[in-house]
Amino acid sequence: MNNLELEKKLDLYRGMRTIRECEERLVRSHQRGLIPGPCHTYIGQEAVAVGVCACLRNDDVIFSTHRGHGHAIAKGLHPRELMAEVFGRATGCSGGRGGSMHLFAPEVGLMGTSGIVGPSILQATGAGYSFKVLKTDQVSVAFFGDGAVNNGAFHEGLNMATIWNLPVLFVCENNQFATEVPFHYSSGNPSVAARGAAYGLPGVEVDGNDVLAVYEVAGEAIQRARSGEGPTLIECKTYRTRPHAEGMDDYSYRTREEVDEWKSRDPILRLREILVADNESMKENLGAMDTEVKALIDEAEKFAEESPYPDPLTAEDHVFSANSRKIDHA
Ligand SMILES: Cc1ncc(C[n+]2csc(CCOP(=O)(O)OP(=O)(O)O)c2C)c(N)n1
Ligand SMILES: [Mg+2]
Repeated sequence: MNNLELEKKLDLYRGMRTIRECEERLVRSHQRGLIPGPCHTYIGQEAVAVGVCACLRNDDVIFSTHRGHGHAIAKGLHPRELMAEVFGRATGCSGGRGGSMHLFAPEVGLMGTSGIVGPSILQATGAGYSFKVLKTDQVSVAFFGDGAVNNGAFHEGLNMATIWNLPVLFVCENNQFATEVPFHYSSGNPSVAARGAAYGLPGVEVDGNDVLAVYEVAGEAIQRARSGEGPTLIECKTYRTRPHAEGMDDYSYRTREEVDEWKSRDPILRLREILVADNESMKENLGAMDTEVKALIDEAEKFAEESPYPDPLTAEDHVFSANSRKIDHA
């Protein structure tokens, strides 16, 4: 993958830097009380979203999780619309009504982040089924954590996608914990990729902190799905270096040393090292790109903070019921 063209590698670097900068800003925004509700950051896992989404077309779709900011940005959501939504503002991608775990932007194929663990697997299977019925060559992707793979949705979704040969990619981000529960404790078979065999689909394990490796494996699987060769399960081994959610304790179930060790395998630093090893003068280009990304997020944060909250009189907009009656607020 080292022979991937430079322009592509720089795109992957920019993608990961954008997510990281945005997440670091959201950490501070949470501390400043600007984020109503939980905030699960994606810091440390950027290579997965960026590596997979770089292989997708705009009309391909993704279904995401509670830890979905990175997926949203990688699929094409502007950080402005993301930050405004997470701040609960009317200019957010869901009109400020959803927040971090309800980011929707179907125009770029972002079919939703979710507060529920597991359904992305079934939703992506359903989307894959609709693509097959409609005879399009679109592909759907389910992102989910290790916490979802002992859930019935995993069994049902993978089985159905296989028997119907659907154009779906199942991307497990095995960051080794579901909240504070280590994956090896909750799993009879600690290899997610190996479970593919049980359902009759290819299961591939990849270093989820190596964006070039993720890009390669995802690219092959997406190509197979697009050409009618069916689904693939990819297990990306990775790690979150922030607590499960902002404001939660972090060192009751894992050690500082373990977290520091994983920080040294940071996916952004790893790609930077590869780029600089190829060409020392790349340091300057990357520095300029970091500055550009910072300016983008500065602007997005300002936009979000200055945006209004939704008008309370619109609270019932987009709410449907066969018996719905407008409440008289007068
Ligand atoms: C069906 C369901 N069960 C339990 C929860 C509570 N819950 C929220 S996040 C989480 C852990 C998820 O772990 P994982 O899927 O590994 O994702 P990660 O947080 O590691 O990214 C749990 C159990 C939930 N939201 N939905
Ligand atoms: Mg996990």
